[in-house]
Amino acid sequence: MTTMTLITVAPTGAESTKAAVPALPVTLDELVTTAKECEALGASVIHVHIRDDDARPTLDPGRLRDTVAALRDSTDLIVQLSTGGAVTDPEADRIRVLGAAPDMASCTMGTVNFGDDVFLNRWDFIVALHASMQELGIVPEYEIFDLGHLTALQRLLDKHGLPAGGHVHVDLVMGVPGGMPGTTEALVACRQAMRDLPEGTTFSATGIGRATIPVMLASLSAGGHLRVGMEDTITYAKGQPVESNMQLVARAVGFAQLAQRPPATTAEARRLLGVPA
Ligand code: KMH
Ligand code: ZN
Repeated sequence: MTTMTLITVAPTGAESTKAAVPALPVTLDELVTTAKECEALGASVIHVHIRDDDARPTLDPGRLRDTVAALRDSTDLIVQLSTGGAVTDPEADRIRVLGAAPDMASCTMGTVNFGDDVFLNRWDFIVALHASMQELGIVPEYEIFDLGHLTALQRLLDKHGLPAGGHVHVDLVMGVPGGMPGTTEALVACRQAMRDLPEGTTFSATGIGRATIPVMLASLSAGGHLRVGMEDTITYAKGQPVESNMQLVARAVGFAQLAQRPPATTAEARRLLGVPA
């Protein structure tokens, strides 16, 4: 039985605008300050999307390298860059993210309707991401937006082998309009499907918007880990905007402690995920 909880913070995302959500960290300074404070509260992984000078999502290679360096200088967090980017980002820009040499990177396991948009993840592109990460020693987090994405992951691992580090970790992104719902039933279905993945596979889960709390509770009770942050949640409670990412991490830490699975340290998280210290 899992005795600790890995807490990932996803502070920014690519969807919300700074104008609509002023508390969103968009500059490098805001991101680093957020990272330090979230680490002090109990986060061990940071899932990173960055913005340009106008606070628009960007995959600029230089900025990504500077971001990885700044986060490493100021924190011991595991730095996980998003290769998902924004729905409009071309594949070439998304795979180039790996050149910034993060500890981890996301790898989405299939296409999904994403609100009014489509988040396109072709099989060949998934294989290319997986293979590049194997070559570069970057540990993937497989993003699962729907049940079939777990079947795709099983196929990927069967055909192309284990990821760098040898450990398989997935993140269930639940409640995206167009993807699987943020319900206990859906989480349990994913949990069952994970039995076909390599032994020791771990998972975290995040619920978008109103699914945030139900998914957090379901994940903890099913032995899963937690991802929280303003990428996924901008309303703390009905009529109450999220004040900061720290507010969401603090709430997750409280739930994890109630479940008697305190937050993993960054060293424990590295050992669990197969990320070199
Ligand atoms: N922004 C979404 C289109 C990831 O970071 O890998 C994709 C996403 C997944 O957030
Ligand atoms: Zn993301």
